Amino acid sequence: MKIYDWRLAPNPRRVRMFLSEKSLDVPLEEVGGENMRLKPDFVARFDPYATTPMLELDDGSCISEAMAICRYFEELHPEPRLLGQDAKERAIVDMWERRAYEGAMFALSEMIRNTHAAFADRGLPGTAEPIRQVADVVERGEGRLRRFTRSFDKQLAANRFAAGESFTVADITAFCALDFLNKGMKVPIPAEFASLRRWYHEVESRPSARASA
Ligand SMILES: N[C@@H](CCC(=O)N[C@@H](CS)C(=O)NCC(=O)O)C(=O)O
Repeated sequence: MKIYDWRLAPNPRRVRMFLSEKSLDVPLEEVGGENMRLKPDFVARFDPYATTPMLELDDGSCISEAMAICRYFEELHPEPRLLGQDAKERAIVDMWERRAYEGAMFALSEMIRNTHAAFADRGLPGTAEPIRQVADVVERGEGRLRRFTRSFDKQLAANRFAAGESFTVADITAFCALDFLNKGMKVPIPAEFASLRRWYHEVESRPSARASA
């Protein structure tokens, strides 16, 4: 078993952080290459879904999508539970994880892929087919991010973590996106969002955040 990884990118970090929270050690193979591109043999093999993280099992099955990979490990190694304890908590975790993905992770992807020169003709991740950059999509990404940060700050004013009192995968997705925005794209969390900033600093100090950075 191994995970195809891209150390610099925010989505593979979600899985590294998840595994670190569970104290699981899975071999990683770096497939990040030159000029913010994945290595050509990886792209050729998985096109048009050549994205990281990608889990390869011993029987040759390959699973992409960070949440699918996390779910696989949660089933095999349930403790500590990062997807919720019961039906209600699992639903709330799922809701906030999806909001964090669309409102922060997907938002940053729309913002960077449609502006950065390294992503010219790479408007979508993971495909060898050229996809042109669309400037208006940046504005849409910024809108997604504003809506998410506003709602997440409210949620964190009443809860220690994204889905309540326990740290979950919803925190991992939100943190990996907001940390990449802050450190990689110089888009900090606005000062007015005090609860979100309190949460960010708490999550940033977890061993899994440091180990996965
Ligand atoms: N929906 C996927 C997104 C994966 C994704 O976009 N990964 C990026 C790195 S953050 C990637 O591998 N991009 C390949 C590329 O830019 O060609 C997931 O949740 O895992």
